[in-house]
Amino acid sequence: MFYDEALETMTHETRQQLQLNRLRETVRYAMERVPFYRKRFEEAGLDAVAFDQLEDIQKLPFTRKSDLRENYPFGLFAVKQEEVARIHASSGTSGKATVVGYTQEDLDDWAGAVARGLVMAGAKRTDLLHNAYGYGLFTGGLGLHAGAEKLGMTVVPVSGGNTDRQITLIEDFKPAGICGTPSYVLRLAERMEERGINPRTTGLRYGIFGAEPWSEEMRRTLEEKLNITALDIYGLSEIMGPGVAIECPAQQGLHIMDDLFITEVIDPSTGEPLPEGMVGELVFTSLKKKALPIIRYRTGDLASITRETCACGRTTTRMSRITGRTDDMMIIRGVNVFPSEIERVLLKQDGVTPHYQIHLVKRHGLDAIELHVELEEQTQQEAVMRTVCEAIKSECLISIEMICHPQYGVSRSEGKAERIVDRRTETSDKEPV
Ligand code: DLL
Repeated sequence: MFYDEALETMTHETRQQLQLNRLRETVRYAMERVPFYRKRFEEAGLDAVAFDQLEDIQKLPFTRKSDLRENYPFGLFAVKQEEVARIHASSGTSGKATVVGYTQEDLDDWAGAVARGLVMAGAKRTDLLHNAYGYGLFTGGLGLHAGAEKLGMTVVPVSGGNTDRQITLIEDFKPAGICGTPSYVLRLAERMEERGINPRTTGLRYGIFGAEPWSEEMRRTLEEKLNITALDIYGLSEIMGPGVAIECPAQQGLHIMDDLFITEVIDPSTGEPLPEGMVGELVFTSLKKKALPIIRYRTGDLASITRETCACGRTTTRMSRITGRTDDMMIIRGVNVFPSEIERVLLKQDGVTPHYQIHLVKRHGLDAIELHVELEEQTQQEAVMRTVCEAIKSECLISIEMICHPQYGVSRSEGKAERIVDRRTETSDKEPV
């Protein structure tokens, strides 16, 4: 099933021509309307840059999150505030929020992209969708909402939280699809079990999960617990919100909406482009956005891309699942490790729940990891600890300290899970709590 078959199955040549035309227009538009870009391009000697081919994009300077912060709140907008139909923001962990804006046309394009993505994921116009992404400044709730409405679905705008009520609504309304962060939907399933409801019998067919990193092992856990097909949706506020890319049931990478964005993968340390198939930092350029055109935005997210046609017949660029972020790589006694690798290994072990937290701590002046894990059975503590530590040692090549908690010992979240807690600035080499 396609939402727009011609767009989704066009040849590479046709798509490249479309992208090139839109790129030329975007660069012209940004230079004309955003002093920040005009200055940047002029400094780089690019005022008369001629785009003969898509690779010419590499001549343009990168845009970073710090550029948005420094131009807070509306400094990078290309239209007057009265032409902006909606504002969103991502909170971030430090400093001011990153503010983004959309014209009505941008909102329509975004809803269209999400509608297209929902169909890719297997949603039908006649389905009911339980939307547990947070509504508000976060793009998840309203982003999925508008896309589902555009498709003609029945949307339940439940947002995050109030878990018991969510369960009642799922039981009573019998949605075909659910969307939310994977960690929160896992919490929903857990709560159902506590209340004696079998989460496999809700009638849900599919789940559309994203906004935070999650592993293949987490996918299997969610699919098994809820008896659904779990699909990955990716996006970020600076580029649009959810729906930049989404998986189809082939589960062979996320289809990028590449009529709306150009995707590059670069070596994060040199900024040089990487070939298809190699993992690097994703860089996006918007091709239609009017309120906040964004050129070569460095996402900090690590993934690879492929342009091979998917089993579903779509010819779009596909990206792998996000394997980490440039800023979440931990170096433990010289070994590089990403939180996602720890999750992958942890969730393969018996006796642990999928709720965990990685604490970065100092041990005798060196970085170390405390892995906070919940056990299913307290009696198994010794044996589980040994197998988890050994598995992480052999697969991630690092030694960790495992701190075992009873069920609910690790906090749950209603939105994005807090997986990493950096306690390295704590002064003393405290014993684990
Ligand atoms: O999280 C948009 C979104 C909402 C995506 C709902 C999917 C579903 P931000 O709050 O700006 O926007 O956060 C963007 O979240 O740079 C990634 O690091 C991370 N992220 C988003 N989707 C995924 C995913 C939304 N599927 C940041 N897998 C991004 C891994 C993801 N990380």
